Amino acid sequence: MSCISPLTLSSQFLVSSPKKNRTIVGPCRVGPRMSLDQQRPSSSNPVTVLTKLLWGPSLPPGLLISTVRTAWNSTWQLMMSQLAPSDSSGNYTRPASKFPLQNNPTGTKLHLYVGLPCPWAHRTLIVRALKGLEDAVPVSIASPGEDGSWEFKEIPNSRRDKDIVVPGRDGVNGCKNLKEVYGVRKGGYSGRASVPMLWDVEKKEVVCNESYDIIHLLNSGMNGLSRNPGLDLEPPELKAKIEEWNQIIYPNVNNGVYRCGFAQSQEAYDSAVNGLFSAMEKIDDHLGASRYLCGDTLTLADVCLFTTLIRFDLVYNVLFKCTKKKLIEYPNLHAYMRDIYQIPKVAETCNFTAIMDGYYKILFPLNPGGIRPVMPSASAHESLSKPHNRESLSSVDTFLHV
Ligand SMILES: N[C@@H](CCC(=O)N[C@@H](CS)C(=O)NCC(=O)O)C(=O)O
Repeated sequence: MSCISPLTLSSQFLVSSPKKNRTIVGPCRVGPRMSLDQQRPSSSNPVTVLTKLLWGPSLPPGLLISTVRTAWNSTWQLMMSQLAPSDSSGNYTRPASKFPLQNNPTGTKLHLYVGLPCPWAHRTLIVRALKGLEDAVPVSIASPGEDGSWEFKEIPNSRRDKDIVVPGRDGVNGCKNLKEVYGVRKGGYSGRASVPMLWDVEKKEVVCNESYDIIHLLNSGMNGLSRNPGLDLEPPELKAKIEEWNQIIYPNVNNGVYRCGFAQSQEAYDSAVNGLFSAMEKIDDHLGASRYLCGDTLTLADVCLFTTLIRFDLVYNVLFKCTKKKLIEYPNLHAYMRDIYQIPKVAETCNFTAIMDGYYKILFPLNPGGIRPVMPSASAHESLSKPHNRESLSSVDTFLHV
């Protein structure tokens, strides 16, 4: 991929030095040619060697750009069609989960597999923590490998941070990666090895890999094992409201940011970004008078919204081109996010370094250079810990602290 790196420099910063006949970088004059010696990485890569043989020490920029653009466009289309399936208009279409929850598992040991960058997996970590199910449902935390698969490995130095979750080994099957874990099930499995995934330890079977089903189960199907059975994030009287918000938030916000980032045509992007920001405006308005989405108490709908919001300025605003506004520009949404972040045990589930690495380093087709931007200071723990002043919007203390 080194052949595309020169395109990241604007041609007006590439200047030819007459003495040495080499290109130097600086905001001075526009040079006619880009020197291959100055390209990064190493000039010994095969593409550089071949172009040197064909054109000598420098290459006409017009030719370089048009060749690389054609090659990159076809490679990008190919990669995107495999990584982010789309319809004929370029709209990203998320594949359905292969293992929806069939029946509530009873009397069996469960194990949860997650990855920290993933917003869908993050939902399950939050509900597990709020319900006090950490002992009943142990977790193995995978990290993204170079090829985008989920791997189990200790990340050097990460053990030092005791306040947040960190990736590690597979604590139940001892597998090297998640694909291997899915393969342990009877009959094997060759589809997408996605997180979150709930595993039946005794039957060695996938119980479910659909996040909403998993949080539903953790909330209400395991109260016998929960240290906080009194907390109900889906009370019967709020079910209809929760469902109403989910119908807005899932397509436009949770999946909406992916529809922006993975759009493969301008039209697809425009439609996704308009849907996303209309929903954000609507939610921000609503939260001006309501502490949580469905009133005074936190529900599953809030958990689902939170895991997208916490990634918004860190990742989606930049990498997925969700640029109309930053989250910090929405006063109600931002304070609401801080309110949820400050609920005991929630901050521990948010590993910002893992989130940023997971997106910027691994979503290669969207960020070929792999450079991770600096973390916005407003998204750091210190800023998120500032007062949210939303207590007066509700009269109930939702949390039976565990
Ligand atoms: N609908 C699923 C989506 C899960 C999902 O897409 N997970 C991604 C990480 S954010 C994944 O593991 N992808 C791996 C793959 O597709 O191979 C859910 O809500 O659980």
